[in-house]
Amino acid sequence: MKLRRWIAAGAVAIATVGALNVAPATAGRSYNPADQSLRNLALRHGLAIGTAVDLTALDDPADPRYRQLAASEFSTVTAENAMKWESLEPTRGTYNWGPADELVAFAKQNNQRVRGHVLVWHNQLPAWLTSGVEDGSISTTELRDILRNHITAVVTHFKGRIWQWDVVNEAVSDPWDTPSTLHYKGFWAQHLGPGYIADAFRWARAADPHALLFYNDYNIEAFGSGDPANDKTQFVYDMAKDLLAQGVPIDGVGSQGHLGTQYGNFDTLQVAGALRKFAGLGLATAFTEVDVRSQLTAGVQAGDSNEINPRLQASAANFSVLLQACLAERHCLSFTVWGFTDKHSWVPGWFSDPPEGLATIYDENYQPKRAYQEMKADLIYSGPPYVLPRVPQKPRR
Ligand code: 9MR
Repeated sequence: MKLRRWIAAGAVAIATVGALNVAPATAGRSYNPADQSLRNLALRHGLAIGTAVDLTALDDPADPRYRQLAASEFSTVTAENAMKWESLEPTRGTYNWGPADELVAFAKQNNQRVRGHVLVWHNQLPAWLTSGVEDGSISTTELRDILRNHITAVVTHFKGRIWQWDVVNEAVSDPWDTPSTLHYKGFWAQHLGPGYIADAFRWARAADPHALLFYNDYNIEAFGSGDPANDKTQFVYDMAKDLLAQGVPIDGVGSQGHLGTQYGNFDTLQVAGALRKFAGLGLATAFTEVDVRSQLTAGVQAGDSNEINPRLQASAANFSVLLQACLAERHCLSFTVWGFTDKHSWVPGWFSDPPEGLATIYDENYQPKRAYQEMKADLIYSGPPYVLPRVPQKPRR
């Protein structure tokens, strides 16, 4: 009975996608009721489940579980660092494609799609570029050419092998920046003005007509006051609307989803509401870098379950809020975690005062945490009428 119901739901999903005559997000594999991996459970909804991949961990023969889980649990992968400018072009004019190519090959081997991360960002730029601009040896005109050449070279290299590109990442300031009124921030806005955003999308489209082109940012999970001067989600919404009005080929908005259990965060309806509004512009959405960290208090570090359990539970609840909201919105195409194990997570290295961690869905010994189980439950206990198969996004010309 149970089996038949699953098969029926799968058939409806396949028929719906077939009617649209576009390949589903998880093309190439059919739903297998015996497979309880996240990627397979999500297939019923046409949703891709992804992870950021640390290439060093992937290649570590002493750590085989990392590779196994990266392959078996996820249907899309993102290079955590290997496609960033400093990794791809550490020396001017000399590209190092090796690690990024390796990830693309891994994805192909495991029937996974790739999210390309990232074409334009103010962090992890090569020193030759930032110092050249600083000392005046790279002029503004040359900088614009350098950016165009970089986007063209990278998108062309991976042409046809990237599902979604994060074209521009984190271009908008935060309320704690100076000035506190939200504005375009960082290296590129400073040197080229905000027009670089439209340019970047156009250059990326010219190099690959089929990739979905995303704007990606954090703290845009839900709308706040509605005033773009202090509501970052509203600012990004207005920006996307404006880009579309100019005919810029933007296809989606990626919400990173870096949350912490010490914050208020959001409920599912607020997050689903935000995804709905972006869909109203004709855009796809995705959660692109989800993790939910906690403060590692002295009690947590001493193994006190009174302190650990509520954090694990709150972390799981936040993963679930984002996943349920994504499931509820048919234009939310993928849900990517920013690393899947506490053994390899950017959080402890980044937040040290106070120390933070416990941000991912598996513990340091690759045991699934409550967050993993909640994600699994969300994927199992959802379906029509509220959760329907994804609507594939057509790349904008
Ligand atoms: O996880 C990445 C970490 O290994 C790098 O040291 C860091 C450098 O800035 O970038 C991390 O990834 C970031 C991502 O590229 C963009 N959104 C925020 C992520 C976490 O900082």
